[in-house]
Amino acid sequence: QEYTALKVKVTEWSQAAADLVKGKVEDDANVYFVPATLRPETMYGQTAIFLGPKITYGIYKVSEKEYYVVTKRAAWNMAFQGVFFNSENFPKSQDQLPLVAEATGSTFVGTSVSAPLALHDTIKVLPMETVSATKGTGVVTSVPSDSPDDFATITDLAKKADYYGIKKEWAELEILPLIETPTYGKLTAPALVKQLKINSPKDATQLAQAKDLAYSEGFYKGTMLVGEFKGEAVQTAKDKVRQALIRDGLAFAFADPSGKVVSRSG
Ligand code: ZZB
Repeated sequence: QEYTALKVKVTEWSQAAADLVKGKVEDDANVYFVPATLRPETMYGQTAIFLGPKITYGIYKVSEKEYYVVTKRAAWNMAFQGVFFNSENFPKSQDQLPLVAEATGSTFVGTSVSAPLALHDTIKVLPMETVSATKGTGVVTSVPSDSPDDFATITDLAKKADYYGIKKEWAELEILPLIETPTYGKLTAPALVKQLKINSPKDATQLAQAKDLAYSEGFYKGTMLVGEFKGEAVQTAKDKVRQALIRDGLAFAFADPSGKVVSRSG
């Protein structure tokens, strides 16, 4: 599975995360959450970064003054893809990874970040119960306009903000249209969630169906409404956005060798 790994920069830690990194990460260093995405063309619509609240994440040193927050499994895969400084000395085991601190996702909730291309300049780290620890990097960027899972999660977070221990407004950022399709209009995910009567992020069967429909309609029939490739078909814009992100040092290619292989548009 070939993903685009996006560098989403921390601008202000949550209190718990600030306590965690104190004395371990230099004040002038850049720390990035690194979501793995199959839809680089939707990065304009990011409204949050999702972490599994119970999943363990590590802060790994990638070069002088640069750190990535991902699962150990992802850091291990990255080590073999030359991501880390000194990667000519391949780590022989996971304990040799350049880990500086470790904590569960819940520690980072409330952290402010700045995501490449996002139309919202500051977004928050929020909890998502359905994040898989064994897929991608364990970090997910939320695009509720085009991902039914993300729309269902963000809706639930806003509805039960107290229960999740977040501020309601963190889950209420405006959902801007990014891609138009003939069947679902300008907001594919909200349209599908409504049509398939999805009421919760736990409606796994309907969400899987909605995801398949959103992927194929978006890829084969979608037209970009925003960004450098506005007016172009998603089919051609997708790789152009990806290449621009990589060229500008805002993302890198990331393969998930042990991830399930699925045939998927794009
Ligand atoms: C942004 C985005 C925008 C995504 C969209 C999808 C969509 P798949 O299709 O099942 O192989 N993802 C990545 N890692 C994880 C994880 N560890 N746990 C849960 N979800 C994860 O999965 C690939 C997509 O699932 C990725 O692409 C990511 O969300 C999420 F408009 O990134 B995507 C119709 C989907 N639209």
